[in-house]
This record gives sequence, C-alpha cells and structure tokens, in this order.
Amino acid sequence: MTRYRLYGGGGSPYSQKMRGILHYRRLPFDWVQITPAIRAQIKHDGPPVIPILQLPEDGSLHVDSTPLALMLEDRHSQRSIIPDDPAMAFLSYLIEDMADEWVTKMMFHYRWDLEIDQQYSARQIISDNTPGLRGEALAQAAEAIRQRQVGRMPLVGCTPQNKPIIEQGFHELLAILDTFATRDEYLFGTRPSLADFGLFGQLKTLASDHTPMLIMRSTVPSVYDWVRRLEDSSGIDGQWHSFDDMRGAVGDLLRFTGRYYLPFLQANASAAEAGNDELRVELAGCTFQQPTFKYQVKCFQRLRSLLQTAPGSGLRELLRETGCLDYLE
Ligand SMILES: N[C@@H](CCC(=O)N[C@@H](CS)C(=O)NCC(=O)O)C(=O)O
Repeated sequence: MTRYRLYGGGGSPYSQKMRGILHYRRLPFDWVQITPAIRAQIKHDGPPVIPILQLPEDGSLHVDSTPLALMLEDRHSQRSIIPDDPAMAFLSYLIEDMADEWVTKMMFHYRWDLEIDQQYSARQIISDNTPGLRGEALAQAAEAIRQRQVGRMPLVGCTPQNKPIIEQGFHELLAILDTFATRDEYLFGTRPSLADFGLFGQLKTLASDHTPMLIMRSTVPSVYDWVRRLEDSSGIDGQWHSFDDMRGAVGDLLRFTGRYYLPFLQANASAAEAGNDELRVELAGCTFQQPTFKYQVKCFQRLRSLLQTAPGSGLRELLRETGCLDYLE
C-alpha cells in the first residue's frame, strides 16, 4: 500500500473535513465509503466512528480528526494547515474545536429536526453505506436510522428548548463568514488552516442537507460557494496573513466562541467535576441544557493547556477583548 486510505461517509462532517485536508495537502489517498461489511473486514478496535485513516506503510488504522490532522502535520511538512505564527496557530485550534463541537450541533439539529430533513438524510446515509438496497428494503433501513438518530438528539443538546439558540447561532455564524468569503480567501490568509477545515466539514454537510442548504443558498450564497470550493483546494497556493493583518472575521468568530461555545465548555467541565449528568448554562440570554460529555471536558483542558504555551501579549489581549480569555486562563 503506497497511498493513504480514508474510510468515511459523505454525510459525515468529520469525514468531509479529513478529505478536504488530504486534498489540500496533496497527499495521495483513496476514499472508501464505509459499509458494515468493510467495517467488519478492517477490524478497527477503537471507538466505532468515522473517519478512519489507514497509513500507507503499515496499514494501521487511526481515528479522531483533530489528532489525525496533527499526525499529518508531523509526517509531512509541505502545505501545513497550521499557521506559522504561534498565536494564530492557537486561534486556529480554538476555532477548529468550536466548529467540531459546537457547529456540529447545528448540523445535527437541521439534519434531524424537520420531517423533510429526516427523510432526506436517513435515505442518503443508507443509500451511501448499504450497497444493493433498493425500494422497500432501503425505505425500512432508512426508517431505522431515522429513529435512531432522532432518538439521539437530546443527548447532544438538540432539543426544542435549545432550538432557538442553535438556529440563532447558525445565522450569526453565516453572517460572520459572509463578511470575507470570496475566492481563495480563508480565515488566516490566502491558504486554508485547520480552522477553515473544521468549519468546512460541518458546513459542507449543512450545505447539502435540505433546509440549511436553502438557508445558505438564499441568504449567504458567497459562503455556500466558499464551502463548495474548499472541498478540493489542491490547486491553492497561498500565504498566511501576519497577526497584525488578521481579518475582522477572526475577531467576530472569537466573540461568537466566547458567547456560545466557551461558556458551554466551562459549564460542561464544572458539571462533570461535580458528578452531574446534566449541564445548564445561560447562552446569549437563553438557558441551554444537555447531558454532560466527557470528550468535551478533554477539549476544554486541551485548549487551556495549549494557551499556556502560546506566546504573545497580543494574543491574550485579543482573547480578552473578544470575551474568551476568562474561560481559557
Ligand atoms: N471527534 C471525532 C468525531 C467523529 C464522529 O463523531 N463521527 C460520527 C460520524 S460524523 C460517527 O462515526 N458516529 C458514530 C455513529 O454514528 O454511529 C472526529 O473528529 O473524528
């Protein structure tokens, strides 16, 4: 085997993110749509999630898109997606984490909230991951996945109570991205970073699911196009901006992160520490509730420890101004 192999699903935001990264980095890889038979055949012992990256030299299998992206950084120096400036590198970790853990609530909400989206999404997932199914058999398998995924909504905070916060956040996020989305422009320069790919993964699936696709096409067509192009950015040869030339959208995304994601992460960590199964927090004037998540406690600890080693008073000043610093120090 001389190429990477990426096992994933077209409807999976983290699979889209990894595929986008591999394309940009010009790393030779094969995309393999996961199916139950392939899953059984590759015998991966870790958590049963996608994407799974298989290494060319020994066939070993690895999961979790952030560590995977960082592993690729260790293995290949060309076309890095981590900005050279360490302060901007930290910001790209922070925004990527927010996209992976918070924007994904938007993805899950829009995918499974309305009947029309449930029908489309369930059918699409089964059509991708179960070869040979047609007609009634496909409809039955789609119904089973629809019920499973709708049943999971409260676990990730996609409840009627939280719906206004999630939807309001989606519109705010799109408005921020709309301030800069144009050809060959990304958050930290004219080349994409880890943060762009984190956002891309979630937005790519939002941009193909029915209701959010209509919202994006009708309200922010430039963002829709930006997402569409980032799917394969292997032809992009750009530069990083300097910290002083950082675009305003980064500040706006940090304010967004300080308004929604970081208070949520802090409440989740406090609830987990107190042994509570559920967290409750005021976000942008509304009460948000969901079960506590161990994985997101780790995300919070990781961001706080990354900041300890990130240099620069400029970085701390920016995090203070944007309402992030108190959560991270
Ligand atoms: N933190 C992981 C999350 C991966 C993840 O949650 N993948 C979803 C699909 S997007 C999954 O495989 N879920 C298991 C399931 O649906 O059964 C990453 O960044 O790769």
